[in-house]
Amino acid sequence: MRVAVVGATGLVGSVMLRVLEERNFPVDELIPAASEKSVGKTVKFKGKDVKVCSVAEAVKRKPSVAIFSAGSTASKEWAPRFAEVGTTVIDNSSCWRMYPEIPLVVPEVNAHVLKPEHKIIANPNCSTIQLVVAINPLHLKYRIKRIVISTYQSVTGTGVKAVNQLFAERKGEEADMVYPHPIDLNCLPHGGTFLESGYTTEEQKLIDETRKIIGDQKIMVSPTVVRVPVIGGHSESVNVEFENDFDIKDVVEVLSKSPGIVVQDEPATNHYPMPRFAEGKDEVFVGRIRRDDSQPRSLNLWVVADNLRKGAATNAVQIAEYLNSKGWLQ
Ligand code: 2RA
Repeated sequence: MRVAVVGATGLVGSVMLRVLEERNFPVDELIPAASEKSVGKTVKFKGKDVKVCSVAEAVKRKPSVAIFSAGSTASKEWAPRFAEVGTTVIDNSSCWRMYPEIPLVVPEVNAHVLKPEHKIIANPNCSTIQLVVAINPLHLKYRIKRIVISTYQSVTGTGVKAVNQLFAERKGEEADMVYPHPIDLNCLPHGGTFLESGYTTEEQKLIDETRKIIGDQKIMVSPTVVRVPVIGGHSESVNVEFENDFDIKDVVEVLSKSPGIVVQDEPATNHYPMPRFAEGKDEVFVGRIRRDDSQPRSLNLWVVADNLRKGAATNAVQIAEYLNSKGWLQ
């Protein structure tokens, strides 16, 4: 199969290449594509150096699937061009996520919405992906009424320049400021850009995308996104109020048996999810599972995942695997 990775030289793009290799996705020909400034560079794939081409060139080669992590502007311009030649696009930017006709997919939750005619498919925001993997199994059993979520998001979610700012600050060196403030030894209650509402774009994504993926526009979501000096993954403190009551033992059993979830919840031995140990893994780690005694039918959870993997690259490749299993890729 001819597979294009658009944005192949970026942080998420390079993880997409690793995940395609690790999961043995049937790539006969890799087409790494990037902006003009990267054309001619090479990327490593299956032990070989593969030359990076322009996005226009990638379209000409009519790949079966094109996995994008190149920002919304590039997706807006090029995703339709790939679709016109029969390529299925899986886009990691926010560009297409809220279009009603575009599926927004986390395979463990809503792969059933995919159809063979879908030629542009949106990969959700990283913080949304780990949230819905963790809470959807509970929604199916107890019906979610309201979610209060605080996220502790890795600097890798902003990109390589943010990682460089963190480590430059840590070494006491002059840092190119990606954030408006120092990030080392600090927390920024600011993800994306501020909206008129006082919320940020990262917070709005948690509201809009969660409702779309779970398929219930009545779910109330109250988000706070925080950027923290961490590189391994995103962490989330989640409080969920259900329509129906639950038994904690049942909750743990439901989570333990749900796809994509690893329960790490043994307070007696300080065993709980942490981004430092989630890094490089594809599961969503759930712990600190406990009833919220201050509110009926409510539960607290702690959810951690590698935002570059399950939060982006692996979820996109899992969508491609699903489409391939159905025979829906040209
Ligand atoms: C962030 N979720 O962490 C964004 C990246 N897609 O900034």
